[in-house]
Amino acid sequence: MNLDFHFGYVAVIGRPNVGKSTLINALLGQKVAAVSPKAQTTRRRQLGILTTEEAQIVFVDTPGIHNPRHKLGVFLNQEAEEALPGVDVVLFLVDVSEEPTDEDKWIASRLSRLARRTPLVLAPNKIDLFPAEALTARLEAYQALVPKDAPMLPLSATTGEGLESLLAALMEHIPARKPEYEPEQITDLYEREIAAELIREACLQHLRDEVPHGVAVRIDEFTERGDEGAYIAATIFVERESQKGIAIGRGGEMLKRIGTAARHEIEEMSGRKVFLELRVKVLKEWRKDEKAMKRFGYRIKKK
Ligand SMILES: Nc1nc2c(ncn2[C@@H]2O[C@H](COP(=O)(O)OP(=O)(O)OP(=O)(O)O)[C@@H](O)[C@H]2O)c(=O)[nH]1
Ligand SMILES: [Mg+2]
Repeated sequence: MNLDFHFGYVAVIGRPNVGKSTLINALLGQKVAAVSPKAQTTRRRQLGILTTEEAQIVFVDTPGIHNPRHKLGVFLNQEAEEALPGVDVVLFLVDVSEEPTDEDKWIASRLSRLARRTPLVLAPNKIDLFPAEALTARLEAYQALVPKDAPMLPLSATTGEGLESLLAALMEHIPARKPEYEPEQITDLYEREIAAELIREACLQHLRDEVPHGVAVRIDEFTERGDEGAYIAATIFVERESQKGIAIGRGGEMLKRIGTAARHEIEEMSGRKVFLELRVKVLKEWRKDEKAMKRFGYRIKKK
């Protein structure tokens, strides 16, 4: 056995839309997590497992921490908070293309208190979007939110700039330990769960306004069909009749577009052909209803 091997957990924390899931996909070199330009894409904790010659680093993707407006939001914040205990290092991701927001400040103060026990690394993301001459001042504004000894590693999850330096900084806090996962395993979700996330991602990308945020996806059937690939049937749940009309579109056009996008992503992820059948159902105001939320695995814990 390699005695120099390292193993540890990194919680990836930040407000919605800063690029946490994009970063994890980029580090793994493979897409395991749904990504979209809309806030609150990630709804549940998900592991991204990176195995190299020297180490196995388990990244914990979390929902963006925000000021919740409904019960689903309360659940999302809990999911993110629960990723913190027991990790070896916390990666605080921020978006340099925007000034620090109140949410950034709130998260920073919470993580700074925790930093006495769990090391904190600050990663300003999306440097590709910000003019280089103004970058220093913007980075200083973010650095001021965290303890002075927390290292700052600016990066771009989409161009890959800064990823190697980030990994090196994280490795400083990953202890010498045996790996806990098989080297081939890259996430803790089953293929059918990733498929559901990719269908929801397609909804987030194609639907507008409040509609996509009220979408939940259930896989009804996932069957292997040998050389023909996989057959997947899924239901897209929306919150209102009017949203059902929007999700289906004139002559079923929107649903077709969502289906095509989702099928491409699922085929790419699973490396085989996929036949995807989608339907849309209404589950009234499910984001305000804890019982309905539970059906999708979004369970609020009482404190
Ligand atoms: N230009 C640019 N865009 C980025 C970068 N990283 C992420 N994005 C984009 O930012 C958007 C949000 O990315 P996500 O990875 O879904 O963000 P997230 O932090 O996981 O968001 P939640 O799951 O909602 O908390 C997507 O449109 C990404 O393509 C980057 O480095 N540069
Ligand atoms: Mg995400």
